[in-house]
This record gives sequence, C-alpha cells and structure tokens, in this order.
Amino acid sequence: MERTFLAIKPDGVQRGLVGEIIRRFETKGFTLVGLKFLNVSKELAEQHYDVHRERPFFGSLVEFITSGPVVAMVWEGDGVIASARKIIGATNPLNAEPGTIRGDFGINIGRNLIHGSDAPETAQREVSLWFKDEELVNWQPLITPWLK
Ligand code: FUP
Repeated sequence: MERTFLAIKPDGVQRGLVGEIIRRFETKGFTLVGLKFLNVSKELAEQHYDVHRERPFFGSLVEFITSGPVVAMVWEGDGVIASARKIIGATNPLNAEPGTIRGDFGINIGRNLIHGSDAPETAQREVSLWFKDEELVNWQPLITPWLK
C-alpha cells in the first residue's frame, strides 16, 4: 500500500490549523499510520531539505522548519502521494487553487503550512528519515469497505 510523508510546518501549528489539516486527509479516506509532534533539529531539517542545499533559500527553509514545533505524519492509501499533493495545492499559496490547503489558508511561499512528498522515491526517503519502522502503525480502518 502506498505511503507518503506529510508535515504540518510551524506556521500551521502556530495558526491552530492542525485539526483542520488532518481532517482533510482523514475525510478524504486516507489512513493515518504515523504521527508525532516535535521540534525539528537542524540536522534533520538539513537532511530533509537536502535537494535544496544549493538554493539561495536553503538557510531560511532550515531556519523556518526549526523555528517551532511540527506535526510529522505518514498517511497510507491508493494514490496517496499524488492525491495529497493535490489536497495541499501549489508551492506558492498565491497560485494554489481555492479548496486546497495552501489556497485556503496561505499567502506566502515561505509560509506554506504543510510539506508533502512529491514522488514515490522521496516519500520512501522522507518516511524513513522521520520515522523508525516501529513508530508506524499497521492497521486497517474497519470502514474501508464503504470507501472502495
Ligand atoms: P513543495 O514540494 O510544494 O513543498 O515545494 P518545494 O519542494 O519546491 O520547495 C520546498 C520549500 O521551499 C517550499 F515549501 C517553500 C520553499 N521555497 C521557497 O521558499 N522559495 C522558492 O522559490 C521555492 C521554494
């Protein structure tokens, strides 16, 4: 079953949007299999954003994601990687469609509320960077027959 890594960034937590954001993935029908609330270390932040290491905004990315607590999650379901990206919306919240998380709640590219893995390889890398195997819960919601 496909899994993706999602993280509610410090702005989402500070603005009290944790419940609202989680609700969107829950009501869509995806399954939560990992969840933790943490202050992100500089080392973890740098590894997470490793692909952006040479970009001019790398320092501010790391500074922002380590500036306050983050909700790190793993969600499971058919097509969850691409679907979560749609639910999240475009990187720049000003370009994100209304109805998406960034389109509904954001205006600043540096404060875009939530991260979502962008492809199967990155999802695998990010899930194992943020979670140990034993921190993931293997379960099937009993409601599944009503969703498929
Ligand atoms: P996304 O996958 O939509 O989160 O976007 P990217 O992986 O391309 O970018 C990672 C983060 O870098 C974004 F959340 C916002 C930030 N960013 C900037 O601050 N400036 C840019 O020009 C591009 C991205």
